[in-house]
Amino acid sequence: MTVDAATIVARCDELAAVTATPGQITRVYLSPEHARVNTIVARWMQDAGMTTWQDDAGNLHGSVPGATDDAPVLLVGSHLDTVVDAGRYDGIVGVLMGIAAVARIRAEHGALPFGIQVIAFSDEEGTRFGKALLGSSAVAGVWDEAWWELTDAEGVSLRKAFTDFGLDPSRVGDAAVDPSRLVGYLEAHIEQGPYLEQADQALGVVTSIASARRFTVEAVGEARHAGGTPYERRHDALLAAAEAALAVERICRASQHVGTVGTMTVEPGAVNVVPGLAHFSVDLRGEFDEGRDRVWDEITKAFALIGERRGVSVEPTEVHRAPAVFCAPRLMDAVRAGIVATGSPAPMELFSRAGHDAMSLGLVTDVAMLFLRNPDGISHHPDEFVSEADIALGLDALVTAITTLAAEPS
Ligand code: HGY
Ligand code: MN
Ligand code: MN
Repeated sequence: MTVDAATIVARCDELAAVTATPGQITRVYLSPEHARVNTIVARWMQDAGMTTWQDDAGNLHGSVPGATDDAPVLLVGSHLDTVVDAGRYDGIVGVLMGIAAVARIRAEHGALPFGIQVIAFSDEEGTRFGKALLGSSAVAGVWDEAWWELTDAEGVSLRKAFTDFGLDPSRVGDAAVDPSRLVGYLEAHIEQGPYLEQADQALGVVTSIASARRFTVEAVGEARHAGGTPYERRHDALLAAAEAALAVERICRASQHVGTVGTMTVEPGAVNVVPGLAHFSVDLRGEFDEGRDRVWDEITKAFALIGERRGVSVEPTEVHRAPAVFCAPRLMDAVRAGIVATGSPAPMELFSRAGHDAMSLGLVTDVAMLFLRNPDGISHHPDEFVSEADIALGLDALVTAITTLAAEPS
């Protein structure tokens, strides 16, 4: 069965209905919605002729064999989990394009010199446990035992969530692929930024993916009466956190990085009590690891000064760190050839400021990415969009990229 762009759009709509929160799209790791989309997408993989399985970290795989028994494997993937109140294309469209590409290649080319394995990663966003890329870290074989103690907002540990989902934590290592068998990893994804649209290009070749770190920060002051406590006696945790958030913006702006405080909670959370405790997150990204780390040092110094001045301790804990990943010239050439074949003679090259599953795979094999135009650059928002026409071009480019690789001498 062939799968065209209209079918991909319809499937994105169908998966958008699988949500923990009616009226929004919120689908997190190891949730009932995660299990549900794996079941639906497995059926689509099977319709495309693939053998399917769920691995020991909850990622869904579908594969078609290569022309020979010992053929290597090309991985193609993206993720099915979402942020809170997400759009319907981030990650999802890349998985569905991978399935559609396999269906078309089987119909038009038969078996290639390599097998193709499409992976629908289970956790890219880190929405539930703070640490992003859990699914692809398991596949890359870079799982860290310390992650088992991560907890979600309800205090459920990652270890318990695994067991509740029917997975055995002691077997997570079995989700790892054997890098020696891989041709590489390709991922199609919406750009999540405005640059392709500004350049009037439907598709682009990714050169590298931003280096990222994420932190939770605890600001501990003192809760006191909102009327009776003079300013000089206050240790207001919220005001320290607010100043810290402004420092993140100031320091990142001045250094061509992006830093975001995306969550903040205050305790005890009463209208007539000076906040004694604040928790907030910091997401920091830059093109290179060294610059990112220099900027984080500057931010922590600013936090310490703010805390000292206000008598509030401001303590960050790192929850996620991913190095910058550089795409492999050989795979980038194939992606470029794919875009050129769609009638765009000089494909735009761009650096990804967003994180992707390709970051984990890039630790063990060659990776490349194909970006699709994302009108207004809006993503992580319900208005996120990619046109059916651009998906059609992207699918043509992905198929050509894969067949270009297949035509290369091994
Ligand atoms: O946050 C990110 O960069 C990605 O969309 N998960
Ligand atoms: Mn995302
Ligand atoms: Mn994504």
